Amino acid sequence: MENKNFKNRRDKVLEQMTNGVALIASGSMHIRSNDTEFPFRQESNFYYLTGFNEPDCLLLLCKNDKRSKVCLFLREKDPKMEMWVGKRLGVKVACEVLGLDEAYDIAMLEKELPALLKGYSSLYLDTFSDNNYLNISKKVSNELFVSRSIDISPRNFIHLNTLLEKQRLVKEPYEIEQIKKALSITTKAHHASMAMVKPGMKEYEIQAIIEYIFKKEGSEHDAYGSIVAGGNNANTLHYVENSMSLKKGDLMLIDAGCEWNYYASDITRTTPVNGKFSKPQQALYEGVLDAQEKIIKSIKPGVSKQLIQEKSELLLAGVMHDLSIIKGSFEKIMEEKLYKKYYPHGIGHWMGLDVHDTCPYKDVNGNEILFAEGMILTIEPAIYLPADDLDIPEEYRGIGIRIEDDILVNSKGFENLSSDIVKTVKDIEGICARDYKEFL
Ligand SMILES: [Mn+2]
Repeated sequence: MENKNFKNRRDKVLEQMTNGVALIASGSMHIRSNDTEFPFRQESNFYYLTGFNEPDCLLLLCKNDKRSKVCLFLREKDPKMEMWVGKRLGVKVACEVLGLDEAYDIAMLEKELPALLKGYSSLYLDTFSDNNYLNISKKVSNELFVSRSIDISPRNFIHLNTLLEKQRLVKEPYEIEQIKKALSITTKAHHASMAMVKPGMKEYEIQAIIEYIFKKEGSEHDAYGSIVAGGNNANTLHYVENSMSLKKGDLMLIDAGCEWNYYASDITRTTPVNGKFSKPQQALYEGVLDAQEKIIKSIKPGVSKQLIQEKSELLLAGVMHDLSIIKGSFEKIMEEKLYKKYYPHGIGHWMGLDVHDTCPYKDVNGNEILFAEGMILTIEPAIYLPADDLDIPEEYRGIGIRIEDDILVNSKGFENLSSDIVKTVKDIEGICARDYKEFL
């Protein structure tokens, strides 16, 4: 994306400010063990406003009644370090390359910052973060506050998300394109996993084919840790061990998606390990699928997440009632929320630069944010029936099913961005019977 697009985003943030400085820290390298580090992934807000992917930066958006300016602290060039760990942009060319007003060496942050914060009354920053550069910024602003020689110094600390969360909630056409591209790769990976799975394989073998396809197709990162859960493991919601054998007669739940240009995809499919659903598996699966399709069809501008949450609970409770998974009248199941035991989570979440995008579900007055054109959310109804729960009829014990798609709200209602990934019993069984190499 071009510099002017990032500038447009920064301008929208600056428009909301009166007299203040927004401080947005980049990501940092994190130690994995001893002297090895986790792979670097840029912090989403920082990326959203700069498109710059180096660690150890601090972006300042400054605004008062006279003017606004954008400053970046970043790592200075260092030939020795660059030989070991890669090129740095450096201070000298940063303004020109990134389209900014001022650039400084991050090593000089504590020295340069007082002059930049003087005269501003508000600081917008991630108040929960313990990022070192934000801590230095807070220290500097405190020193300015107690100094009597300055008329105006920062005294209002406001969470950065108040400036960004609504903007990130509504996706630009460019952002939707990135998510579609991520999904085209994720589609291949899910189809390959369906074709490849056989009894006796390990969960991590399936994980490997999925992540192989992500990488082979050019995705820089997985959007989150892949879940490959055979049988009862699907009932552990964030199962990421992926270390067990896949058994004949079990289902396999896969929750995996790649990133494309920092934009996420988030898809879950549930597939029979031996390629054919058993009768009870099919009955439960088609119940969840029918619920998912009904929920997706009800998405349009003006609808709230609360409304589709209630709809999902009603539909999934109906499935559990009809299959006698929960005994008793439907009214009792709803009234006492008995379905919660087997459907304990929300129907979905916002998705964008983060798989769980940091956008609000309610406004400052506590009212539901209504769906509007350009918002993207996941729809992921599920039923989890643990193997050791003796209240459940035996044939359903140890089955966990989740079906998740990524949905764009548009003027007509919705677009299912992941509709290419098969999910009917017939289509899944069809792909299971094929050679996984077709999907590589
Ligand atoms: Mn999800």
